[in-house]
Amino acid sequence: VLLRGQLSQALELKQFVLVYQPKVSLPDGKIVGLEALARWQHPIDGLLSPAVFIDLIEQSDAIHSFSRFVISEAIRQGKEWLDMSISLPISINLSAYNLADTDIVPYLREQLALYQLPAHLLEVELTESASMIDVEVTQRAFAELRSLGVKISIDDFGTGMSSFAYLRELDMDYVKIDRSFVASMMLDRRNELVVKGIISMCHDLDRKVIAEGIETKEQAQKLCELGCRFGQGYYFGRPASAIDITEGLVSTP
Ligand code: G
Ligand code: G
Ligand code: NA
Ligand code: MN
Repeated sequence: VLLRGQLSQALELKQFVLVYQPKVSLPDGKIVGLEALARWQHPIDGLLSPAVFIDLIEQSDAIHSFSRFVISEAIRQGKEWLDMSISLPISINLSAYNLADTDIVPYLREQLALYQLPAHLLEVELTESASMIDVEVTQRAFAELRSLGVKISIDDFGTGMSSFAYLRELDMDYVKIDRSFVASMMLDRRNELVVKGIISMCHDLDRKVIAEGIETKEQAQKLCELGCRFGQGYYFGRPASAIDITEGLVSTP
């Protein structure tokens, strides 16, 4: 059982790290961005996914230093890549809970300035499965982020109760179709039609679409046929350390 004390201690001991997963352009598989995903480098249990600690961390004060770590480290790494002429947008995951913290956008702006990373190279992904999205608070945070030039994605689209409301009420650049749709798409024609409809509706609304959880070539081809231009998933690349990502980018220009 995880204890809150362990999480704040892990922060003090700097046991959190970011790994990065590529986002690609579907027609040609070229990398168009990198998503930063947090991991806890646990001294005994190894690399732990946020799935096992994010809820607990959000219930404690540690969330403030945790999200600041994610913001700062992703921006620092983005700048390191930019200095190596790897000019790819980095996305970070922030929950609705994070966005309700009125100090978070100023902190992000400060870190962009500190590291001299152009704001268009930073994206914020907000998961829509969180039931507690306060539309007004989120709208305000989105407006502030967009005025800085930071791009915005709605993550895990289709999993929450209010997907379509968010699509209308929130201003975003990208919609990430949840991987459950990608998985079911090949099994049943109706599922495919739902995905097709989501893609076309998002495009009508001027939102770009990224499909998540692409694990096979067939899924990638099908999504491409359905008009989806961006994708992400194990088929294109698993989350990897910054060092491994750099190596991959430098060896295959
Ligand atoms: O990377 P992985 O599949 O283990 O992620 C599990 C869940 O944790 C996903 O829903 C992902 O969006 C979320 N997640 C990953 N990194 C972060 C982060 O830095 N902050 C928050 N709030 N969630 C994250
Ligand atoms: O909720 P979010 O989309 O941020 O979750 C990202 C997590 O999804 C990553 O931590 C990663 O481990 C996982 N993921 C990424 N690609 C795939 C995939 O192709 N299949 C599955 N099952 N999970 C994936
Ligand atoms: Na995400
Ligand atoms: Mn997602």
